Amino acid sequence: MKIKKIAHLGVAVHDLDAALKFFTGGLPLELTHTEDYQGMKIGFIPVGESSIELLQDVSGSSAIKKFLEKNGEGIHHIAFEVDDIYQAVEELKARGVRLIDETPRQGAHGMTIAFMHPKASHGILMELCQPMVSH
Ligand code: CMX
Repeated sequence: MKIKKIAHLGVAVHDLDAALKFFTGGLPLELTHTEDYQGMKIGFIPVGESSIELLQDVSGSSAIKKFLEKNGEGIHHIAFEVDDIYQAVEELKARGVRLIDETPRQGAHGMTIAFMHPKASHGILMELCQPMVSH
């Protein structure tokens, strides 16, 4: 398994439009697009070779909703791009790393993804991702 880069930081926000006023109005960054995904509205903001994903709950029951209620706004997860996500997941399993997704699945933004459990990674929710692959 090779971790190539930090693909994105996921940031939980109460209101995407309000957050964009800071991220693209205050900071000199640009929104490429938004996407509806699993009860969330996600805004994608490139930063060099990585990006920031602003995550707003819209369903009232997404993972972001629970996180916001408990912690308020802030960094929700870190995503690492790997060269082979299926191999990476198998390697992590073999090393006894606790995974949320034991099998990679389709994520937002054309990515195949798998999450590790934050309790296994020092309180940080971590995601592996790879531009869409079929297996
Ligand atoms: N970062 C760090 N710790 C987190 C966390 C986060 N983002 N989310 C939850 N936790 C911690 C909680 O604080 C809690 O810790 P304690 O037991 O010490 O209180 C523990 O994990 C369990 O959390 P919970 O609030 O009871 O919530 P759930 O068990 O229902 O779910 C999690 C937690 C991480 C398993 C679930 O949110 C999940 O499956 N996440 C992966 C998918 C996801 O987050 N998607 C949204 C991002 C968008 C995308 O897919 O790209």
